[in-house]
Amino acid sequence: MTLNEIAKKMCAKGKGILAADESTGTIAKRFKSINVENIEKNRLYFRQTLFNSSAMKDFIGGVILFDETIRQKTTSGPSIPELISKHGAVPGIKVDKGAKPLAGSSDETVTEGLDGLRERLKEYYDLGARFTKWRAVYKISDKFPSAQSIKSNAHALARYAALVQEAKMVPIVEPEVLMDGSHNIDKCYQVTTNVLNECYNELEIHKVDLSGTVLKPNMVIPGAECKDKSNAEEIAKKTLECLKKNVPGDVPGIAFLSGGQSEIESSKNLNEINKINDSNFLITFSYGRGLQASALREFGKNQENTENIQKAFNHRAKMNGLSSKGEWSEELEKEFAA
Ligand code: 5MM
Repeated sequence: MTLNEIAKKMCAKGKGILAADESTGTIAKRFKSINVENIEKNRLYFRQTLFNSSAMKDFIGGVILFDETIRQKTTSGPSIPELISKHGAVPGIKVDKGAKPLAGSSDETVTEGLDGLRERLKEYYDLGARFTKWRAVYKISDKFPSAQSIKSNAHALARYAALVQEAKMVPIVEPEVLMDGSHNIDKCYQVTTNVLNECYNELEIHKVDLSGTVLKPNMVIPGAECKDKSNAEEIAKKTLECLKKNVPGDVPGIAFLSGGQSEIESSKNLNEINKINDSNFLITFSYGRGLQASALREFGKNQENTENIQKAFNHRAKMNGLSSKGEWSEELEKEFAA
């Protein structure tokens, strides 16, 4: 398959991406919230339960894994990437080494992980990965994000993407403008515009073939502490406008992060965006919390209750599959939850 075909498969209509690439520290926080011990056995069990769900076949085009997970074997035998491929989804891998304090502006971060990346990519390809992910993080405040943060993160994302394509995999480019703060939706629009512009400027300099990439952006949304709440129509209109203006048309797929929105909000907003999507972009989800929160709660109640964990995951995957086609509604949400 060409990189363009892989990218389209990951974001195919009715499907999206499951972000299950929480690093050990992040999954520790998720497990702490449900009183589950953060040990390898539990991490494997929770994830293989999701990857064995019936929703995988119909609603999941790709799964982003963490380094530990891509090397694991399921308790029934096949490796995790084999299990994912068996359902027709593409296995992927997070390759960044995390957001670290940015020298010169230490309240912001730059994502690290370029050293030795070429060698790691070869190994991940051999383990079955066909796409990768790198996440840059931008904070909004009176003085942030700085030009230094926007430029350094874009440069790293572009060097990453070029190496990934050299290794014959699709890079997911994830510039995440955080929802933290009291800024309004217009501020998020402006910052997202600046961030996307600099990313595509650097991707062009580094000769990345955009037709073999997927963008994983934030939605254009007010800060979590903003008093002026926006409705889904406004979020959808501004998000789509921002993407159409700032993302080159060669990019085949855009898969949003949920970024701390609730499960319902992230389905509803994605649905509104697809209802008015008049672009050529395949627009879908690449959710971590937006897909896993309910399943995680079920896992916390009873780790052995595979049926309830999968039921919760199947429901969210189905709802987001509908949103990727603009066919979700609150009525269907209730009907299928019942
Ligand atoms: C699933 O969480 C991912 C990994 O986070 P860390 O590297 O911080 O452990 C994260 O990159 C995720 O893929 C995106 O942020 C989207 O997840 P959400 O929960 O925002 O949809």
